[in-house]
Amino acid sequence: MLASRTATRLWCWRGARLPRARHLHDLHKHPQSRFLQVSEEVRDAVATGKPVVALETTIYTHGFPYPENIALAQLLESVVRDNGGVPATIGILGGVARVGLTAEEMIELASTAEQKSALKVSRRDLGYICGLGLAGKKIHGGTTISGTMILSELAGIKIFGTGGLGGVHRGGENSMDISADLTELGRTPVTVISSGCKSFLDIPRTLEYLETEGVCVGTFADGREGSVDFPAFFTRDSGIRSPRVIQDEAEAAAIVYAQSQLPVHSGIHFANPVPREHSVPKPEMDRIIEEAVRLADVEGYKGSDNTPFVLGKIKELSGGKSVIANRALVESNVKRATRVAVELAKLED
Ligand code: PSU
Ligand code: MN
Repeated sequence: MLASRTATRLWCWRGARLPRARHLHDLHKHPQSRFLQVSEEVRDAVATGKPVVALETTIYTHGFPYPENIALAQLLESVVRDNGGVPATIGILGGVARVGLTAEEMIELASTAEQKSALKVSRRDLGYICGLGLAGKKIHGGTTISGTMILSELAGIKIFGTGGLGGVHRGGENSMDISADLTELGRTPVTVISSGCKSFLDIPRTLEYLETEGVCVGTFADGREGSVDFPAFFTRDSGIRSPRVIQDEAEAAAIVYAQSQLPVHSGIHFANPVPREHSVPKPEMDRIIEEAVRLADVEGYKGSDNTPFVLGKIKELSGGKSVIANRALVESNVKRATRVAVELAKLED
């Protein structure tokens, strides 16, 4: 069943016949070769029901410094493989949306971090960058959670592991700066595993927004009883209770499976708190984040430039400590994501 659905989808990409009605995007109506390419390994893995894990690239183009971003990209792919999955790093290379970048392509994309020459690509930017690619402008782009979810769904990938989710920004009730990640989770059936969102965002409003969007939000408790905090990226505690709690990967996969069988077409967010040994003490992080947010305000970094600026300042103000914690938590999230994908593949078998 799964294989035949995927085969139909692949056939559609080649433009052989009209695809079934979909509410999201038109990329699939065009020949796969023009501005969408899914690697053979990923296509084969999806078609044969192997556990595939999507990985985003804004984290390399706008999140991590060069050349650590290249080491991180390689590490994350090997974490997926070591845990029995197939990695699918997703990004835009020369105006072509790519699902399953090769090692060389990933280096090319990650190398743009130095010059900041790649575009940060969320839902609104996909048509723009791919269209300009068709028109002869070969721009590179790092896909955000939102952009990566759209391309994951298109390729038939259900599980996606990353660092941190975008959210409602502080003061968002006035600026209306609400990450497109949240609305994407409301409309695209992909499960995102991250360490929650950084506390430069307004976490209570972020959770409210996700509820309105119909997004199931659960935090891994690993045997802890009772309520659990929704994590704040560098710290396990945020002071804000997670709407739902899940104990392990088998429970997470069962939820993904059940939701896929129900007429609920939204995404899921599973939060995986930073490993204890790498969590940064909350008061220390709070101070750094306050200062980073203040500077972004003073220097006028708004819109899609806000998150990268604040992330950069946090890095600077924490003396690189944030980068170490960041790497550890992404690695742990990707491992979780792979285990969820492995459990899900068993359920779908
Ligand atoms: N939060 C992080 N690290 C990141 C991002 C968010 O801690 O790298 C990236 C992700 O790609 C996320 C995007 O999807 O930033 C959200 O950006 P914005 O706030 O502009 O929606
Ligand atoms: Mn924003």
